[in-house]
Amino acid sequence: KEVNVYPTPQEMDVSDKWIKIPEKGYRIESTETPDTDAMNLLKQSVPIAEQAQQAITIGKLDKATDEMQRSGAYTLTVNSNGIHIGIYDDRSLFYAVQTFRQLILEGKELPVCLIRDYPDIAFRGVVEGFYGTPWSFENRVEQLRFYGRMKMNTYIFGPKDDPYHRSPSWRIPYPEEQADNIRRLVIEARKNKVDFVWALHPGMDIRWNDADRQAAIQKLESMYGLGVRAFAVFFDDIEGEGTDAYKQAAFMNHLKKEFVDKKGDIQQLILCPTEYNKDWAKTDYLDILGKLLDPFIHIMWTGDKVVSDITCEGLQWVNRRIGRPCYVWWNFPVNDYCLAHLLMGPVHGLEKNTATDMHAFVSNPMEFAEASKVALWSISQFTWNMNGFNPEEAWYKACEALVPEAPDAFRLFCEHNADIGPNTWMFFRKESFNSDKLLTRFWQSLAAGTYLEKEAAEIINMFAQIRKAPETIRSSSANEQLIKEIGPWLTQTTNVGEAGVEAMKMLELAQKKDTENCREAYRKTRETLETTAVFSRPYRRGEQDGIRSGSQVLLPFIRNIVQHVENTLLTDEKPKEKAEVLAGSQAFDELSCFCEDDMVGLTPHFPLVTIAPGEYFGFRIEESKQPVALVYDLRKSKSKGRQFQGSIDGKVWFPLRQTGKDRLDTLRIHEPQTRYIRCLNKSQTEMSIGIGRFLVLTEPV
Ligand code: LTM
Repeated sequence: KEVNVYPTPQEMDVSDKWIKIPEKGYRIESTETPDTDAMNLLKQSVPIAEQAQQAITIGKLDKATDEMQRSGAYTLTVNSNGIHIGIYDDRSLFYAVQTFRQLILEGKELPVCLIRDYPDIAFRGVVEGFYGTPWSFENRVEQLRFYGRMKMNTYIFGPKDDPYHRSPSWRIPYPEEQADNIRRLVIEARKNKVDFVWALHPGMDIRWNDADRQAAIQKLESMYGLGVRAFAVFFDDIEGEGTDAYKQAAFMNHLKKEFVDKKGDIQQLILCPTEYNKDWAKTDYLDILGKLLDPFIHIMWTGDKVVSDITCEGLQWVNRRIGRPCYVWWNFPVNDYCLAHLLMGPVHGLEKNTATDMHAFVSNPMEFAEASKVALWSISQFTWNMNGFNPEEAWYKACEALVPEAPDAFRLFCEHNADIGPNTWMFFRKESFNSDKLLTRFWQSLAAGTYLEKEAAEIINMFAQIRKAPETIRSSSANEQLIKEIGPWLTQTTNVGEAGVEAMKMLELAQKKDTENCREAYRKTRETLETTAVFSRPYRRGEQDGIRSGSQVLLPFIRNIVQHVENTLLTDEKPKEKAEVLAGSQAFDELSCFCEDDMVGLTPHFPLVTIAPGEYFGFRIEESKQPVALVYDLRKSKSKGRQFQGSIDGKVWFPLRQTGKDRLDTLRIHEPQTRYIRCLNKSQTEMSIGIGRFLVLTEPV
C-alpha cells in the first residue's frame, strides 16, 4: 500500500497500520467555524454525519513555531481514535483536506499517520504573462482548481495580448461579458484559496500626470468592483517616458496611499520593473525603486537574464538593491520566444536554498494551459517544499497525473519535446535524456568504423515506440484540451519516429552493401525527413519557425546516419556543395552556419558587434535547396539603414522587402533561384547588431 501526497509534506510520519473509514463516517468537532470550501471538499471524501461515533476534530494550532504561522500551515493526525486537523487559517484547513484526500485508499482506508506541513514560500503560483493567445475562461477555471489541489495560492492575470490589461486600452473598463468572466474567476479563485491578482500594464503610453493617475485608480476600482483584491502594475518591455524609476515609484506609492490604504482589504500590490533582470540592470534604476517604493510593494525579478535559472547569488544581488526579498517571475515553461517548441521536460535550474531570498515565486507558462501543467506540477513541489523536490521524480509523476491512461507514452512524448532551440537567452534544457547516451555511443562507434548490431536493434525499437506514442496518447487520453494543444507536436513526433525507423533500416542495408535496396530506403528516409521539414513551416505568427520535436538529439542523429550512408555507400547522393557563411566584416569572422532539412542559417551570435557602412553578414544556400522565407531576430538592431538582400550569383544583389521597425520578422523570398542572403549596413554610420536568428526556410529543389 503506497502513500503519495503532492506536494510532498514537510514532515510525514506514516506507519504501516491502516484503519477502516467507518461506514457511518465522521462527525465534525471544531473550535473554529470551519471554512466552507474545505468542508465541501471533505464531504466529497468521507461521509460526514452528526451521529457518527468517530470525530474529525479541527482546532487552532497550538505551540505554533514560525513556519507554522504561515498561511496554509496545518497538522493532520490519523489514528484509531479519530482524525485531528490543526490549522493556522482557512487555507490551512483547505490544504489539510487536500492532503487527506490523497491519503484515502480506494475510498475505504486511511494510514495511521502524523503530518506537519507548511509552505517554504509564502506566495506560489502562476503569472499569465506571456505574448500570444491568452488562456480561455475555461482554461483559467481549470487552472485555478489545479492550483487549489497543488497548494499554489497566487494567480496573476497579465496576458500581454489582453487589450484591457495593456496600452492603449488599459484605461478602459472591461466590456460586460469579459467583466463578468473575471468576476466568476475571482469567485473560483477564492473557492480554491488562490489570490487572484489583476495586473495593469500602462507603461507604453502613460503620462505622469493627474489624469493618468486617476485613470489608473478608476481602472483598479472597476476591478475591485469585480471582486479583485490583489493588484500588480507591470512596466516590463517598454521604452520612453514610462521607464523612469522616480516616476514609477511615485505612481506606485500614490496607488498604495490613495487606493490600497483606503480600501483596507487589498492582499498584494506588486510591481514588475522595467529592469527586471540582471542583464538589463545597468543603471541606478533598481536602487531608486529600492529606496523610494513603499515597503508594502513587492518587486518582480526574472533572474540573471530574461529567461534564466534562479540562484541564491542572483537573488541576493537584486535583494541588496531593492531592499526587500524579490518576487520571482520565472520565465519557464513560457515558449513565446521559441514558439516552435513545447517545453515539456523536467524543471531544472532552481536552487534549493533560496526560500528566504524570495517573497514569492510565480511561473510564466505557455499559452497552452493544460500542457503547462507538466512544469507547474513541479513548480508547486519546489515552492511548497524545496528540499523534498526532485525534478525527475516530479516530472515522472506529473506525466502520470496528466495522462493517467497512457503515462509511458506521454512521458516519451514529453522527453522528446523539451528542447528550447537556439535562443537569445542561451537558455538550455536537455531533451531525449533517456536515449542520448545510447545514440551517442552508437554514432561514435559507427563513425569510427564499427556498426553495433545489438544497439542498432535497440535504436530501431526506440524509434518505433516514439512513432507509436502519439497515437496511443490520442486514442486513450480523456484530456481533449491537452490533445488539442499538443496536436501539431504529436504529429511531428510521429514523423520524427518514422524518419528514425527508416534511417536505421537504410543503415542496416548499407552495412550489408545492398546498394539497390539501400538506395530505395535512402529515398524513403529523405522523403520522411522532408515530411518533418515541411511540417515545420511557419504556421501562426511572423516569428514562428514551425513545429519542432526531437530537435536536440533525435533529428541530428538521423541526419548523421543519412550523411554516413552518403559518405560510404551512396556517394553519388552526396550534396554537391555546403552552405557557407558570408562575412563581409571582420566582426563576423567567427560566424558559422547550420543546415537542417528545411532551413539554413547562421548560428546565433548574441554579443553585439559593430558593422561599418557597407559591411554585411549572411550566407550562401546549398544548390539542393530552394529558399522560401527569411526569418530574423536581430537584437538591439535599428532598422534604419539596414537592408536585407538576396542574390542569385553573389554579385548582383536585390533587396528583399524592406520591413518597418521590427526587431524580428519573416520575409518571403519570391525569387526561387536566390542562393545568397545577407544583411547589409546601407547607412553612412556604424550600427550594432546581435544575431538571435538569421535563417532561411527552404524546400528541396
Ligand atoms: O519576463 C517579463 C517580465 N516580460 C516578458 C514576458 O511577457 C514574456 O513572456 C517573457 C518570455 O518571452 N519575456 C519577457 O520579457
